[in-house]
Amino acid sequence: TRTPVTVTVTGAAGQIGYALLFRIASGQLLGADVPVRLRLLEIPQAVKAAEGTAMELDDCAFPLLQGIDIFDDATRAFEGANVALLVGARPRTKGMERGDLLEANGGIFKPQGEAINAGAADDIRVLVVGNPANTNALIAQQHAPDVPAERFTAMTRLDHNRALAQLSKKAGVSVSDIKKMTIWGNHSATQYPDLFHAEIGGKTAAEVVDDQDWLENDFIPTVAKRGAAIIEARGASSAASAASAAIDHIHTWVNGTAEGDWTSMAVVSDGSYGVPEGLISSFPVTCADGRWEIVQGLEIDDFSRGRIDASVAELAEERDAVRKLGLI
Ligand code: NAX
Repeated sequence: TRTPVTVTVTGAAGQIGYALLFRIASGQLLGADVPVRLRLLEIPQAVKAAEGTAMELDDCAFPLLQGIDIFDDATRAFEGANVALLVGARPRTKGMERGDLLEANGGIFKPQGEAINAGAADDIRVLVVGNPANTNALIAQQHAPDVPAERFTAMTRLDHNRALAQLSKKAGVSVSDIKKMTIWGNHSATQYPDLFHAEIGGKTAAEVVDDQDWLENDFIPTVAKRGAAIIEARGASSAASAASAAIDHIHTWVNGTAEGDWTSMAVVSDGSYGVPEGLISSFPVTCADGRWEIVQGLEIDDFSRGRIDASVAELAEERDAVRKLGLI
C-alpha cells in the first residue's frame, strides 16, 4: 500500500467542511488506493463541533482514513501537510467595507501562509476556497517565500462546473461532451466564463449555441451570480457543490487533465494573456505529473479581452488594497 498523504483542512466545522471531509476520507480526493491522514484547523469556539464531525468520520469506518487530529493553532495544523484546503475565512457581515473584509482575512491567511512555510511537506499543494479566494491565496503565498509560488492556487472550479452545467442544458448535450471550458480572472461577479474556446464535438460552444444575446445576457450573469441564486433558493450558501469542486481541483492537479481538454484554476500569473505577473488569476490550465501549466496561444477577441481585463483589474485593485494595508 502507498504511504499516507496528510491533508490539512481549515474551517473544518463549517458547511463546506462537512461536505468535504467525508469525500476526502473515502478516497475521492487523491484516489481509492491512497490512505489519508486528516489535520483539521478551526477557531477555538468551533473545535468542539469539529470533534463532532471527527466522531462521524470515525463512524464511517473508512478503510483509507488513518487518523484525524484537530487543532486551533495553524503552525501545528500544517505540520507535514501534503495538501492544504484553506476553506475557513471571515465572511462579509453587515456594514463591513471591502477594506475591512480584506484586513480580517489578512489576519487569517498571513499566519496560515507562514505556518505552511514553516512546517508543510516539500510537496505541499494549497487550494484556497475561502473568500475573497484569489486575494487570500495571494496573501498566503506572499508569506511562504520558501514554497514555490505555483503551489498556491485558488478555486474557480465551482464556476467552471457551473458553466459546464448551464452550457450542457442550453446545447442539449452531456457535460462530458464539453471540452476546454475556461473561467478567466477573479472568483467574483466579474469572472469571465468563456464559450469562444470551449468545444462541443469539435466546434466552439459559441458557434454551437449561436446566440450572442444568451451568451452575454443569460449565460455569463447566471454563472457569475449563481452563488447568490443558491443562497436565495436554499437559504444558505453553496456547500456540497463547493466541496465537490474542491475535490475536482485537487484531483485534477494531482492526476492530470485528459488529453484534448483543460480545466480552470486560479494560479500565479507569469504574465500570460496580459495578466500582470504575480496576480493569482483564473486561467485555462492543463495538468500533468502533478504540475499545472497555463494553456498558451489562444486567440482572444475584443469581447473576451474586455471581460478578462475587467476581472483582472479587480484583482489588481484587491492586491493594491492588501498592499496598502501592509498585508503583503
Ligand atoms: P462556514 O461559515 O459554514 O464555515 C467556515 C468555517 O471556518 C467556520 O467553522 C469557522 O469557524 C471557520 N474559520 C473561521 N476562521 C478560521 C480560521 N482562522 N482558521 C480556521 N477556521 C476558521 O462557511 P462555508 O459555507 O463553509 O464557506 C467557507 C468559505 O468558502 C467562505 O469564505 C465562502 O465565501 C467560501 N466559498 C468559496 C467558493 C469558491 O468557489 N471559491 C464557493 C463556496 C463558498 O461560498
